Amino acid sequence: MKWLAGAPLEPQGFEAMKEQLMTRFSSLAFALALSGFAAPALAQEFKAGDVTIDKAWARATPKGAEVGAAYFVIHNNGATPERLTGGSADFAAVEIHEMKTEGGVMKMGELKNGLNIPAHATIRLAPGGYHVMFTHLTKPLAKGEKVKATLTFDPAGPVEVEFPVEEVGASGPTPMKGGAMGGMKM
Ligand SMILES: [Cu+2]
Repeated sequence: MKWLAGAPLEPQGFEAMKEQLMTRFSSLAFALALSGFAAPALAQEFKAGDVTIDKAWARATPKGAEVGAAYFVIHNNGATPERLTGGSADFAAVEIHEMKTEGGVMKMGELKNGLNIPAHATIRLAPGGYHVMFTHLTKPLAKGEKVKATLTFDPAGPVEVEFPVEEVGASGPTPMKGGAMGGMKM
């Protein structure tokens, strides 16, 4: 019976505790929300020697597509030029491509000698410009998955990069009507 005397205090104590817990939960939720917002800024970085790669992504491909494209930003933090010479992946062949407008016509072609990155320079691969082209795809690239490919730099060497796959319409390459890549279904 003695403990019953203290009973009326219990709910208050509980309420206070609950309130404190709720406060903790909401600050936790707030912290989680903050970290969610911060995520893009903390996008993954990949390194080989003096070369850093960030903001990597690949474009989802429609069913039956034979090619896909990937984009990223290359930073050459060194005092000597670097060259992206090619790469490899287990789901496709990897080519370095350039897209440009010639006489009002969009043209795309392989950079057979690779892509030069001058000392201390940053080169952005983006839709409508330089890109990595996955050819001979053995599977479609599905939105939400991550695919891995190895990029090779000279002299920095190989680096494995993870590409989150974004939706087909995600500011992807411009459709190439009358372009040089008539055989490519983009
Ligand atoms: Cu291409």
